[in-house]
Amino acid sequence: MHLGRTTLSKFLIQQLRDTDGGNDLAALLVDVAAAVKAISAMTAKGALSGFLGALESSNGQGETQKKLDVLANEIMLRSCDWGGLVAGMASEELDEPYELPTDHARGQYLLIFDPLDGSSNTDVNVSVGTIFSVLRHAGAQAPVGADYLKPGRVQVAAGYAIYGPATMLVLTVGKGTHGFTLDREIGNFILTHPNLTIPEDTSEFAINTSNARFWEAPVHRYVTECQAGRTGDRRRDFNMRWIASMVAEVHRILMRGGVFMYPKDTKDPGKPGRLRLLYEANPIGWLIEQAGGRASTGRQRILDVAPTALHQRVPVILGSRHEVERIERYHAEYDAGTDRPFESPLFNERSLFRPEARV
Ligand code: AFP
Repeated sequence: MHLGRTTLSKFLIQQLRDTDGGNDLAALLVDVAAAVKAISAMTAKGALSGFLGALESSNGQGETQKKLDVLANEIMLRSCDWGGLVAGMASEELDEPYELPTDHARGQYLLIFDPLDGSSNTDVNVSVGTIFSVLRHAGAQAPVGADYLKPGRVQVAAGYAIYGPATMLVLTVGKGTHGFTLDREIGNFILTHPNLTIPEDTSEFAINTSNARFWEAPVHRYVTECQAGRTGDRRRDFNMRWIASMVAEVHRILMRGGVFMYPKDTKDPGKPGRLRLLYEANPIGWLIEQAGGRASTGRQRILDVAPTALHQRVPVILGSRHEVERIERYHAEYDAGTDRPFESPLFNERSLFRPEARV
């Protein structure tokens, strides 16, 4: 592979030449890349596009939809529904799976995606992304809902686009995680980051600390130790980031290491986490594992979670292997009742949170 010269198409032909159905999978990923180029051009216009701001509508999960959410969703569907490569699609923006028009040929793959992740950032010009997962669909019959509910370990391709200063596509077909940068002048994705590898250790963590009062004890324990830095058990200082755009956090971790946490919390007991399994945690989790990292719910490998619903949410802890393993160990000790008594600084005698402190 020649850096700076290998295009996405050439790379996929090389990677999939010996894979059953590889030509169709490569062609589908090229269709996804075409949609990404169109979404990139749209988001790059910013306020000039007239597409910023929220709609009156909300998606099936009651979340306010941005105009760009809906437009990005349309671009993904229109780019991928006519090539005879997919049997069906599912999207964060659609309550139910998308059924192909009856006059469209059906293919052997299911495409599941979040068309614009981090869209709450579009109005403030912060990087956002598109996340996608590909499953194989056996048989000639049209897919039904259950066909999408497959564990992440059976994905055949996964990736994300990040619409940042540069637009990049990062993907895996099970042979490593590789990054491509969009050359806007020629309209091609060029291989710039082959075989991405996440450092096993890190001193950088990403979590929304405004949710601290809702976390479970093992997460409190881990974050408090990071905040204690060299004065505490970890004996080194840590840095924190939170962009509120999963793709941007994950991209940083793939580039230089780190750990990302959106853990189970009690903020909304009906939601065991914020992030969705099928089109956020699974594709990102596979990319992380293919780059030598680890992706966990805190108690289970994400790719082994058995889906029960299209838009189900899971806790997500992923990134540098040794840090994720430590956080899993803290969960195991907590569940076994063997974790040492842990007094969160939120509730110790010097804290404003103690009842008598409020008098
Ligand atoms: P949006 O797509 O609604 O902006 O949500 C983005 C996201 O799912 C994920 O990309 C971020 O990591 C996470 O939400 C941010 O959540 P908080 O806003 O609670 O920090």
